Amino acid sequence: KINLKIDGIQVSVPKGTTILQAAKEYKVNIPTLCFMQGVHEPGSCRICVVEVEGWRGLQPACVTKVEEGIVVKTAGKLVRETRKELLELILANHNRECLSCARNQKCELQKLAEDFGVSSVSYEKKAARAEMDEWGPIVRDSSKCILCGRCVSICSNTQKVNAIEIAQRGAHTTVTTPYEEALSGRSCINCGQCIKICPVGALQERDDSDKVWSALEDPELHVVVQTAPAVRVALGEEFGLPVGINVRGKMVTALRRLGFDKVFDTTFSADLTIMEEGTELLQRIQQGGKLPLITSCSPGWVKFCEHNFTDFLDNLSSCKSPQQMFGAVAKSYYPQKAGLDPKKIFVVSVMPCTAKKYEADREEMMVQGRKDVDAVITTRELAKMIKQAGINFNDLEDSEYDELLGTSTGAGVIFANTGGVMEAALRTVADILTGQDLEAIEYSAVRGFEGIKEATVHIDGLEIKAAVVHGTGNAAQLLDRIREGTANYHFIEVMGCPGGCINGGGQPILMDKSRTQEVNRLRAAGIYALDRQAVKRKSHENPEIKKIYEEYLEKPGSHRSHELLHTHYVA
Ligand code: HC1
Ligand code: SF4
Repeated sequence: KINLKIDGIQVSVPKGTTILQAAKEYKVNIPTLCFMQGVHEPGSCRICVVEVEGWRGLQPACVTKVEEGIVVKTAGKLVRETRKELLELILANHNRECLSCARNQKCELQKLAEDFGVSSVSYEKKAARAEMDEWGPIVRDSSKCILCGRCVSICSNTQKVNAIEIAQRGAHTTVTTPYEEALSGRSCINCGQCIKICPVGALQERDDSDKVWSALEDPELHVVVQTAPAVRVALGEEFGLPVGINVRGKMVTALRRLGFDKVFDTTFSADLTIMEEGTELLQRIQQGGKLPLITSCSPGWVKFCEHNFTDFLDNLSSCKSPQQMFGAVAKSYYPQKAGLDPKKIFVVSVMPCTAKKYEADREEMMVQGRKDVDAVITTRELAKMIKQAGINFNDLEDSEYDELLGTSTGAGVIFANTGGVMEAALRTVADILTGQDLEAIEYSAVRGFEGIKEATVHIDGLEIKAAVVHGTGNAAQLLDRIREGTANYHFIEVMGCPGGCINGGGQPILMDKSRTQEVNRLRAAGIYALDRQAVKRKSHENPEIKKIYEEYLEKPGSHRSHELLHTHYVA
């Protein structure tokens, strides 16, 4: 152990600890801006500088290791003045239209400027960064970029996509795309992880809420909404409620107040996906189809596969994602049952995901020339709409989803967590194979946040080798092993975002990003609690799923199912 003093507090930490970590452990808060532990640690913005008695100059706490006997001062006059000056320099080159910025009051730079009392900026603007890229679901406004480099790190190192890079030097330094193409043009998979990590408003999703308002105000349209599993345990954060708390009932009430004609649930169609995908898995195993079967419900992952692993495209499940299956039945089965004209139905999705905006626009997701889903908004956009409507969210009563496409099981809900699709599928596949109603339904080996999880399950003489990965960087690692022949599986779940949908690119943004893992754990726990409380916990036991097969789809994999619920991807 190394002993030192930080702001007069006696501190004892293991050798190799940075001053920043040591301070944090003893609840001394040193501000940071570019630093993100484990993701981006360049020590370049110097906001975290501290004084070490007897050392020359100030030291960046994020990269300076503790030494025996040193005396550290984290907030002396020199430190405070230096930080203020650094902030002024950053602000000089920053587009300061805070009032119209999506990140107003959720901006790390704005908060630091306030904390350090920056009241005016005396430096002159040097860089001419003013590139606006708004052609796809991810909008990039370089006039707000502060060149911290976090987005580049998460995109290259965690996601292994390399859609953005730091270019040029000195005053001309910018974050841009290779060949300065539009972000949506090539490799970007629209995962939105860069938005979540950006300290300021340089990255955000395309705002589709106007499209939704217009539909709601159009008397000709019958507007239905579906809500993804992960939204219910995160939306509350936008209204100051505890992280991971389930706000399903309030959310349904708010959506009705916004004017949606029906409020339905993507977890219903997650159950539908399990019926189709479970059947596809058994067919591929028993009839010698292409293996491993790989899930295709995460559109960021699908795009990543199309760019980097074209040799695996036939491994992707032909099942559309729950979002798209929902749209397809909301425009066929639902209007038939409700006596409505399918052409007048407008389908809105509320998703934790920015890539779902891209998925909804894909040509592969149309039935007879009609899009399954007409507009996709994120959890954050829904929160803004609720605020714009003047709804006092926290005071709302709970209410229930509408019938027909609104009932789900615990299996559908756990889709939100990494490992959830796998677990839901195993629950159904095990009952089908054994012909029993099995009681042991929690597959703990596929739960948790380890990057690559594996499980071998034996059901009625059949061995199923399963793997679960989250984050496209982990997916790439696993598929490389399969290519090399050092791993093989029957079934793989891939989710494009680290942590799965609960940490999707459209979820609430944390001011304190060092809490990301803790927040993911709380959201995941909220999801598993909903599963445990559910009346039914297996997709094939969902009464509305039974009904749709009896009255419309006939059976999983039927001709009609294929027409509506399946697609395929080609290079
Ligand atoms: Fe997801 Fe899915 S789980 S992809 O994370 O398969 O977005 O929540 O809606 O479609 O159900 C997202 C979540 C979501 C789909 C489902
Ligand atoms: Fe990279 Fe994802 Fe951001 Fe695209 S959306 S630039 S892939 S992090």
